[in-house]
Amino acid sequence: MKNIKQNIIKRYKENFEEEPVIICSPGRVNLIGEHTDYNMGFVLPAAINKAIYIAINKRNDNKISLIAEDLNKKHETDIDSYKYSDDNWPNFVLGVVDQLIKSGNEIGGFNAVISGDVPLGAGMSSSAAMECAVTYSLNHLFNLGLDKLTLVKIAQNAENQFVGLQCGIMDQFASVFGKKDHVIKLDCRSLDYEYVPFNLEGIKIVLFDSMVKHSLASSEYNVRRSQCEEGISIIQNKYPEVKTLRDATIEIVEECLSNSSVDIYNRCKYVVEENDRLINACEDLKKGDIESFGQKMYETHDGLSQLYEVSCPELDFIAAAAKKEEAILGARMMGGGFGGCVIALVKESEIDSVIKRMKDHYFQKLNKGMNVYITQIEDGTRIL
Ligand code: GAF
Repeated sequence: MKNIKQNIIKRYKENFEEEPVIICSPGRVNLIGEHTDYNMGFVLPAAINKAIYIAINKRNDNKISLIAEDLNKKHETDIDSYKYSDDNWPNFVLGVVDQLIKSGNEIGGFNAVISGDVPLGAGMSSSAAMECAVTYSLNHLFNLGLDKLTLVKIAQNAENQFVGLQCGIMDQFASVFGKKDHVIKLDCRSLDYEYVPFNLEGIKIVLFDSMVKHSLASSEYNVRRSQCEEGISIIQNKYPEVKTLRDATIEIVEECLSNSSVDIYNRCKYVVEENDRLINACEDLKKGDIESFGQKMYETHDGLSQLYEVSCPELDFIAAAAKKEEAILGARMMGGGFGGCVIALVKESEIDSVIKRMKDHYFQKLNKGMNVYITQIEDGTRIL
């Protein structure tokens, strides 16, 4: 972290000859509750000690000058003429500019140097972290007076409207609202949330990175979302009061969807089960029953793999290998899917040997390496 901060300050000063403000916005993990956010259910994420860092300051004109430190790339445009970039990375900044302007906020030009240690495409939500870092920064620099929830919504809209992924609110919410040593139980419909302590004695949150970059993610993600909506519109023929899958029960899914296409039935079944699972998992946490919580993580993996079909052979392999390890209490693929990480709860006393075995198995079976991150739960977006 120290090095990243120093590097971006140095690069900023070299390029723009003034002092920047430094903002840090974390990536996230999600303990349980996957693909439930856009179905208006619950999620259980937390901000982590991997983040996007931005050195930024205002300009006296309308120019936007961006440097992506890790990609060694520059992008220059203007507040009045910015457009979607085929280079992709500037869109996470320009999408925020676009949404701020469209929601009536007055901003001017700015310079920024961006870097970070959230691995790209690994399902830890580097894109949401970048959007939140930019939204927070511009709110701060231009005195926009936006509250935290508005920042989250601007960042989510940037992803939905400008980048084109129809994501839910989880990632941006976790990045901005994260709290050290707590997970956030978020109701994605009311946006009520509760910080649940998650500082388990002797247990670490470990991410096993399959190193598969989720290239299919945005198109297939949007397909999953529309399949859920299709399921709802069928259910509503009989139960008009069911507004989202959050309102459906497993009996309703059976009754209304078992004669529909298998895909629609499976997707909706998974979401309804997952939402129930999360609620029960929170009870496990309250009771301190981590064994039972971990068991539910494995069930989530099976649902995501077999019913929601957003896993891949590498993630399935890691989850199955984790299940055989006595020191791993629970594991499952995390995030949108089609690659990225498996999140696991691992006994600290055996962490080194477990990681070594997992890496060896992965290499033997798939002939490729695997990155492993031992994460800590940290505070959300902040000025450094
Ligand atoms: C991605 C999305 F951005 C989130 O909104 C969420 O739907 C997640 O996939 C799946 O739970 O990270």
